[in-house]
Amino acid sequence: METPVQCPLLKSYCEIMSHPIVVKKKSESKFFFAVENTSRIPRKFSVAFYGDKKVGKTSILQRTTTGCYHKKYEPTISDIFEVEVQKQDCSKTHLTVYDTSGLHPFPAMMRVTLSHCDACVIVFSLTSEKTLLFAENKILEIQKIKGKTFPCILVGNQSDSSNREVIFEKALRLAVKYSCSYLEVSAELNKNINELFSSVLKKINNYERYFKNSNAFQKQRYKMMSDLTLL
Ligand SMILES: Nc1nc2c(ncn2[C@@H]2O[C@H](COP(=O)(O)OP(=O)(O)OP(=O)(O)O)[C@@H](O)[C@H]2O)c(=O)[nH]1
Ligand SMILES: [Mg+2]
Repeated sequence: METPVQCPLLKSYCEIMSHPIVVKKKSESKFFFAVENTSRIPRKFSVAFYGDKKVGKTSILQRTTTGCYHKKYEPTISDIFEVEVQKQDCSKTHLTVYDTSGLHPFPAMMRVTLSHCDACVIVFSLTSEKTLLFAENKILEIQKIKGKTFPCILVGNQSDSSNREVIFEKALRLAVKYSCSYLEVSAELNKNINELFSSVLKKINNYERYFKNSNAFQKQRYKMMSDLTLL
């Protein structure tokens, strides 16, 4: 059974990242759903969204937090979304989501963000091969810093579009190569957006269970599970 999860509030990035440019957005409520087994999810956790410009990172996050979708493109500098997650046992967990810029990579900021991150979502557009290549390079960068077992989810957005360039099998192969989960979504149609966050929670839960503070056998088990968690 899935449990409704309460969200909202958005706050500025600058206090945390000492970054002078801020996009402030007003908070609104919305629900999404946690997966069944979230016992290992920490009380507070953070997820960072990466990907090329215009792939739909902000649109996915706006769908999650406000339920809205805007066709007009506004490049992100950096932004932060604060979400309250209610787990199945009704205890609450706080999720911070970092929305990053595809236009300006800010490598120094990426290191800071990754240092307090529990998982990464790497988004590409199913309408552009180039953005899949960008995603692959981003996964490599993340794994170089956080290690190969760090929870990463590869997401193909714009599955509603008729101008598809990336076939499912190609993206899936890439995800398998780097032990990521793979999911196709549409922010425009609100398709698979809740599933994406469920997948993030599942991935973090498995990582906490099989990898953090555990022995070699558990780590191997986690690696096998990672290879299998393809959605
Ligand atoms: N057809 C379609 N268009 C989408 C979808 N998601 C986003 N877009 C459009 O793609 C454009 C870019 O979306 P954003 O969410 O701003 O992209 P971004 O990845 O945050 O871009 P940066 O902030 O520059 O890194 C916008 O014009 C959106 O309306 C989708 O699911 N389907
Ligand atoms: Mg954006």
